[in-house]
Amino acid sequence: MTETFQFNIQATDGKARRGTVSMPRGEIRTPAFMPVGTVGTVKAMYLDQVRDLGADIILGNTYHLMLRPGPERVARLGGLHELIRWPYPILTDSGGFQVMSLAGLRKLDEKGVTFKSHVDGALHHMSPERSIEIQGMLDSDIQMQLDECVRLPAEATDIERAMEMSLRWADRCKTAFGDQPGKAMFGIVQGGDVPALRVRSAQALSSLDLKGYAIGGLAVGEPQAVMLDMLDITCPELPVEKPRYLMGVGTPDDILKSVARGIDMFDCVMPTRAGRHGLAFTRRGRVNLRNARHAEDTRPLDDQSSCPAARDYSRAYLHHLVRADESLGGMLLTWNNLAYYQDLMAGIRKAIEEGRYAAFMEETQEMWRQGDL
Ligand code: PRF
Repeated sequence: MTETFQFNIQATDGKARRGTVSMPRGEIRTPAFMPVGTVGTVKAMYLDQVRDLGADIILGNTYHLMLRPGPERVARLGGLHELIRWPYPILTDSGGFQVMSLAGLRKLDEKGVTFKSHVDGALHHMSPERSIEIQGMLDSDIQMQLDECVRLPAEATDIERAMEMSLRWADRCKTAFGDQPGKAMFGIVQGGDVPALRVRSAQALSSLDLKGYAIGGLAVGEPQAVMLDMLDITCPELPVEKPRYLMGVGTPDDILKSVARGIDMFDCVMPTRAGRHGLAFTRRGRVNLRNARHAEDTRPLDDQSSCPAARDYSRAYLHHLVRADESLGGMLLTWNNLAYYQDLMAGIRKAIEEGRYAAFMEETQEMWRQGDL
């Protein structure tokens, strides 16, 4: 294992990249999907299972963990890895996005954000420096700058103001993070759906020479075609030798198309949240287990899956569990979905290594088009 944060690209196929991030707590094979562990748990999963599915890294949220159990307490308990029993890399989001989507945002200015906790209504303030300080107390391996993400559609002037402030915050976060060779602080490209602003953001962040770059402000209400256009415009402006992380994305189709444009890392609540709502991802597309057509179907979800949840239980049972609102339903479907996502990433990585990524994409999409078994 390496003492320092490193990124190596082993193979490329078109714009798709097959790489490895190495850091003291482990290696991350890219393209990678990071299961979301918002409050220190990947919901409805044991972390041993998450690891066994092939996850090299999981995500945590500064916003949630600062409210509960609190960064000082996590630090006293030995850090997040020790607390949750996950000794491998953890990436933490900075809090800006969750403040926008969950908290009652009270004030946002150059200094930072003031927000009302969704837990107890208490007022909190977070500056770029405080976000990095909290991520440090959590002992996060990959820390994100504080940014402002604007929901789309939005006025170009609002997008520009948020993007420029995010750039200044990136600089402050870089200073606050300092020199930590085994860890990384990533900048976040903003700029909404305005090509010139995306280019400006990516170029300015690149000049900060950060260890990695995220693309934020996408999958926030715009059509997929707009998101992909923004990736086409942004990726060429980022340094080729640094990892690129598309935040909060996405569906399996979003992931396939984003990898083709040069993205290396993803995170999304989709597989876990959808699982808890009765939706399964399979080789043949999505299956809603709530649907009455499954009530007496003795077949498994997919007998060719690598996951016992998909192979060993009837659709009838899964349907029953989901309808009865039993926790096991959410557990089995989350397991299935994370297995599907991790297997998709393994397939993507292998296809890039073998120089057949375009064909892999086509075959995978054709299977989805054929529909459920
Ligand atoms: N910024 C941060 N986290 C995020 C986003 C962002 O723009 C998104 C947007 N898809 C998801 N998570 N900090």
